Amino acid sequence: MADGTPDTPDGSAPPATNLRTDPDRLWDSLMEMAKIGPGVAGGNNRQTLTDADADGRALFQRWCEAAGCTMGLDGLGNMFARRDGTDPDAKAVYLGSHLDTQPTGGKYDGVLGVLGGLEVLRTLDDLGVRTRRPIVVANFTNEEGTRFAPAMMASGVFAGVHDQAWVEDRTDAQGLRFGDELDRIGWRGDEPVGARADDIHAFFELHIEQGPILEVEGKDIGVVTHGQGLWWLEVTLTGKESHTGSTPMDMRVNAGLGMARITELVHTVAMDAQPAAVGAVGHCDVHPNSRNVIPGRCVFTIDIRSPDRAKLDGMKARIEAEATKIAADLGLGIEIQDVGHFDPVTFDPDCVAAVRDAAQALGYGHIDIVSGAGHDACWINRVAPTAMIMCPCVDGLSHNEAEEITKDWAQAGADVLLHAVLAKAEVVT
Ligand code: HGY
Ligand code: MN
Ligand code: MN
Repeated sequence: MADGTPDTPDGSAPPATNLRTDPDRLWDSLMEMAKIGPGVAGGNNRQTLTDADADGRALFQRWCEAAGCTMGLDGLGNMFARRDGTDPDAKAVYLGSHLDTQPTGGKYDGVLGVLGGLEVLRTLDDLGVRTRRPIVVANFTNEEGTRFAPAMMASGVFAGVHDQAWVEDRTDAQGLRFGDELDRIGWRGDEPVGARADDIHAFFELHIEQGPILEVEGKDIGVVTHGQGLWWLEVTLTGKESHTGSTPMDMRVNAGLGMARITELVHTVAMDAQPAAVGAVGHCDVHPNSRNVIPGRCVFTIDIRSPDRAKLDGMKARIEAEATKIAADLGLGIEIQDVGHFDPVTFDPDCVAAVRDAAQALGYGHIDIVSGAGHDACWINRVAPTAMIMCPCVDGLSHNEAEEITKDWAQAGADVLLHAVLAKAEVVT
């Protein structure tokens, strides 16, 4: 284009780059949402399908209705706030993320993408901008996978990856069923899950990076080209409870020792697969978890990731083989179950270009980046052209109550989201 701002893929001129979101309103909304399901150290504990989740959903819905949106709700509680376009038959541009948090979560993981989407709608209303395509802001149920595994659960059903009945039967640590908890909080809708996948012209997810790269590089925007792949393996080791004092060392069948050795194995396999590989054990249940009983059973989850599919599968195979040998050496029973997986993701180049062009046109420093964390966008990418926008977070810290961003970073992300969405939604006035 004449003034140097890039044309959008369909040739129409991008909207004036002085269109900006309202950083104070977005920040106030983030802080208001953060009051729901507070943590104990300044962050959030708004786990999926809890009363706090229900309260957060209700607040989001009130805000969307006040902004003139019509609300959709599907059979797994995925929420959709729709702003009409001038062409009611046109496929819509979707944006959004998740409002559920980790038990020691931050105020911005997921929430920035949902409320950043709402800020886009509020800004368009303020400025009287009409688009040909409708715009829909989504809140996907149970992205975190912490209370009910796996992660990105409801977006996985939406994208046809998981079976809804299997998801509804998943249980939490107290044995409560996902489906029962969804009904208990009263957020199950009538819409068939995934029915609106055909309505998505493009999907954009704004998210904090949850890693250190953007802050270290001094960039406000990450143009996410890919997402690394993931395996979650649930391991059950079966030994024999016995007295920690009177059982001779050579008579012990110690599931806790097996878990410790396999935890070390996961770290070693990830370090041997450098660069671009990670691995840890973040969840474990020790039975009977008594100070003076040798653990008879340990159930724990291995989380391994890499952007390289062959490397990721190689890590999995090595862990399965060597964990089985560790168990045999200790006389333990072992069961390894796949409970979560997705291959490395390549986002839609056209949508990625819309993100990069928006950052460029708005004058925000930006670099291409691979997402270390999983996101709903990783599944939606299977059913619609999808891309992600990332902003930095302080010290790259996330999944920690001390997670922090700046108002400027939030605004940069929301501004780029606004312009990427407009490039796809086609401004009419
Ligand atoms: O596990 C993940 O990457 C995401 O935070 N649920
Ligand atoms: Mn997230
Ligand atoms: Mn998260």
